[in-house]
Amino acid sequence: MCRRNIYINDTKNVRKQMESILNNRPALAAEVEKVAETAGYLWQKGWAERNGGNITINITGYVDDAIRQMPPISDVMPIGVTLPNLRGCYFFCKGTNRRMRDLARRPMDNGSVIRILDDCASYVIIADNPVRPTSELPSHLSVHNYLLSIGSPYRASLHTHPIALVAMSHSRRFLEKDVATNLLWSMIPETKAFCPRGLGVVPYKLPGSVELAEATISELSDYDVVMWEKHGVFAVDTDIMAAFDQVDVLNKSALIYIAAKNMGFEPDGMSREQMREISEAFHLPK
Ligand code: 2HA
Ligand code: ZN
Repeated sequence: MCRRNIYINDTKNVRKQMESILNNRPALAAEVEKVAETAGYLWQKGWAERNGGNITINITGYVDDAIRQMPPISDVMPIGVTLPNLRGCYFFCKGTNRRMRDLARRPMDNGSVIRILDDCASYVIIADNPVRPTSELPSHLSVHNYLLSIGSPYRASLHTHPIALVAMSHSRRFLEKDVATNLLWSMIPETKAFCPRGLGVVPYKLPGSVELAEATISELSDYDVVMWEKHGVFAVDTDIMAAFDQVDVLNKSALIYIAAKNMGFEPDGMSREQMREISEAFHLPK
């Protein structure tokens, strides 16, 4: 490439950076940076093959008047469902068919900011680029709508394919209520402390379907992380890093379980008494 082209590309990049919605908005930029950092971890862990997984965060709390005035850079697009609590809300969403490993390096080229319109059933993209949001948008937004309806402080949702947890979901035993939760909690004290509501289970359903979204929301009333049988997990928390951490501690426990099995024995697990002690010491809900 000749010097002149390098100069032109550099100028374009500089102009693009200059125009980003993240400029002079350090709090909003920090949330998007957390998304990028998390996307990198998902790739490094092998939980995000190809375009696997999705991230959406509710950024309405970081929106100022200038953002509210920003013109759309897309057509009006239907969500597919009506979500009454999302009127005037803003989300940063991973783009459809985009890779986590690309989102990690260039979040604003592989995700976009959307505004939910007053009909609560459609949206427009407002920044930085017209990257169409994830195919799982209806289910992610339905979850955010549910979180707002119960007054939850949670603003992030994560779907990913953690290998050890997905492997466990292939055994019928681990799909029974709280069997996987109790086993994973008993592998190492931290797992109960940092994933205190445990792991819900949704029997296999078509990815992207309304049924999957509804079953997930139903489990979220009792759990922050839900296993989708033979597919992945869905997690919610205050920010995307916290949602990732909950999945990470569960997967760590699953890896300890596998390590013990590979050494040729069924791990004893912490006793019920030891787990009760953890709940008391950390004031846990279960
Ligand atoms: O969007 O993982 O389940 C990528 C997925 C869908
Ligand atoms: Zn998936």
